[in-house]
Amino acid sequence: MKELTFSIVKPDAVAAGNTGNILQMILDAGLKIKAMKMIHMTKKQAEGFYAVHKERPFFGELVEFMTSGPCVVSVLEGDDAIRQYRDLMGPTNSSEAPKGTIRGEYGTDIQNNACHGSDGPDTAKTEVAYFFNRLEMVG
Ligand code: RTP
Ligand code: MG
Repeated sequence: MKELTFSIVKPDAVAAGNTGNILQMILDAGLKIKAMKMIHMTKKQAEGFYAVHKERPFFGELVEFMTSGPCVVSVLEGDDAIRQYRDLMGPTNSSEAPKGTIRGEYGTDIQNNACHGSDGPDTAKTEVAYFFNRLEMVG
């Protein structure tokens, strides 16, 4: 079943010059890029995006990280895209992520983990709409 998911190449990966390699991994996995842009998130945007984590002890640091530099947000399409992209990213903690996953190749630790992907159909919908409008999507 064709599905959309929302992706972020996080500020650590952009700063390290890994954007191109990560996008290539996404394309090689057979996912299609339906929309894409580089943004530098404001504190408000990052707090809103990660609002689900606002009670977590790492929330402040996470917002600081996500606003530390530009990131590349995109909308991906594919069969089972949400699960497929989560598999490609690997586990949250980069030090547990196998080689061949984005986090295994380009992540550093549990926070600086190179990428984000939606974790379910409802969050995918909300997250796509948080950063993109219809005119920014191809096809
Ligand atoms: P994401 O939402 O970014 O795709 O990552 P995820 O589902 O694998 O992980 P999640 O539990 O949703 O956490 C969101 C992001 O918060 C940072 N984090 N820091 N210091 C910590 O213990 C900690 N735990 C999570 C990571 O950047 C994680 O991706
Ligand atoms: Mg998450």
